[in-house]
Amino acid sequence: MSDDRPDRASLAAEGAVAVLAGVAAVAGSYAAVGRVPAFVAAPVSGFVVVTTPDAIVSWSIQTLGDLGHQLGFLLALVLTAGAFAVVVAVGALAADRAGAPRSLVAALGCVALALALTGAPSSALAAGTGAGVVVALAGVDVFAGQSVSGTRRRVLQAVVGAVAVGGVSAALGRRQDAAGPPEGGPVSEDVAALLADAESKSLDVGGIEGLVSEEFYQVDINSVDPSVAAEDWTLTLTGAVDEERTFDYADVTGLPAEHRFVTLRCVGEGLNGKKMDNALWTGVPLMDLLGDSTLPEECCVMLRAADDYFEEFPLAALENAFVAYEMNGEPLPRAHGSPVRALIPGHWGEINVKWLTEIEVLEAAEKGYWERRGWNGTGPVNTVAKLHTVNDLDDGRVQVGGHAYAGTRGVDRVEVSVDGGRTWADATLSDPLPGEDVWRQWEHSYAADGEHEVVVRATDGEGNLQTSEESGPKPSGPTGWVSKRVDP
Ligand SMILES: Nc1nc2c(c(=O)[nH]1)N[C@H]1C(S)=C(S)[C@@H](COP(=O)(O)O)O[C@H]1N2
Ligand SMILES: [Mo]
Repeated sequence: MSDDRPDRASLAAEGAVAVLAGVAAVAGSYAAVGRVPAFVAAPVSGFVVVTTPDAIVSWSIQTLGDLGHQLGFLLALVLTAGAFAVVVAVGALAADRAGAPRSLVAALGCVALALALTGAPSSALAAGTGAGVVVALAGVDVFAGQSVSGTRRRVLQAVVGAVAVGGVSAALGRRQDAAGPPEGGPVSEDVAALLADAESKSLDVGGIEGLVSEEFYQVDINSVDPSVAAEDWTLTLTGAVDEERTFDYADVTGLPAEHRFVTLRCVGEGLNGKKMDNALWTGVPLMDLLGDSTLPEECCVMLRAADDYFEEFPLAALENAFVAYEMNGEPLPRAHGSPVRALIPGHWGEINVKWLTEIEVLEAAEKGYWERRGWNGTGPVNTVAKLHTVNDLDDGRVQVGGHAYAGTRGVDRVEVSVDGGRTWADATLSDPLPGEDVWRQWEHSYAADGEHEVVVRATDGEGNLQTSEESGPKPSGPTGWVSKRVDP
């Protein structure tokens, strides 16, 4: 046996133990807090997003969507575990030199790193515990007197420790994630009546959502969404105003509540994409909240958020702006901007800032987060009729259907062609919901005598036909008519 072999093997074993302890540190933190900003991987993930070139971030959010987030987050998890592994390895050297127990030094080192990352004691203590358990297990002589080599034994025991910590934390952390915001009281009568109205107005068409979306799409720049407690939340009015002001959650919820159906659509989605949804939002007109604050006559406003997102638009749009704290009668979900988000009628989804924290009045135009990256999400939104379902009816006919949306112009008409656009028939429309920025459903059935090229187009409330000119989403949203080859 050559002299350096055992050394190399034990070095590799120590490395493996350190990596396993790093994984356990991350797992411990997750067990304590779940996937929130206090989770040790959250700030690292923010760092990954900030240091990744803009072009890649934009591309990944707009095209990979959730997958892009998951990949970015996976990278953050690996980097975080790696950082804790380094702390554990350095700690082992220091412990040996000082004659201190390795597990204690590893635990303390991990607590320190986790505190530096998150500032959250419970998350840090749990990270230290996870790492400490693995290092301690690796050091115990379970197979004393048997012929298992020391290095293999250490790694095996560390694996057992990491798997145990990982298993416990998967269960605990998931419970944390599911906990969500506190349950609201019973849905108010007004909300219940409006939701019932929306249900009764929804067309009975298989395969498309009703007028209130069951699953509302989510698009944002975060892989870990901000977690802002209502009691800690404030909204400031800053910039070109007479007097800067601060509002808290009670200021918002203390005003007479209104309920509004508002549809959102992401500017970055495909022409027939699924990032368009409708909900009943409860909140207050922003102007009611601002009260007697005097705003300048001119220019613009920048909305800022707890995730450092920011979007700018003309000041005039504040007139009809709404701040919402409930969605379909429940407290606003974290994913959709709890405790308070903005809803700006007629503009693309990106202007509807979630986790709203600041309204900055500007005297000169500035670019928003997506505008710096080449998009233009200020309205008006494009008119669109989507084709999302094809059903074979019992009588042999074929039914097609979907939703149509034209922002504050409203949808007056949807036409369907089953011959590739040569002739058109009026589709059946759902009765309009109350609200000035709401979608409608459409449905059309036809005798199916072979293959058909089905094309659909909407006319907005001002009499404008949806443009047939085709363009991709960037910069101002997709245009064209949705068409689909349908076999009976
Ligand atoms: N704070 C914040 N608000 C945000 C975003 C974001 O990344 N951060 N994304 C915007 C975009 S691009 C869209 S399309 C809508 C989507 O709202 P939803 O996730 O509630 O559907 O939120 C907007 N508001
Ligand atoms: Mo968006």
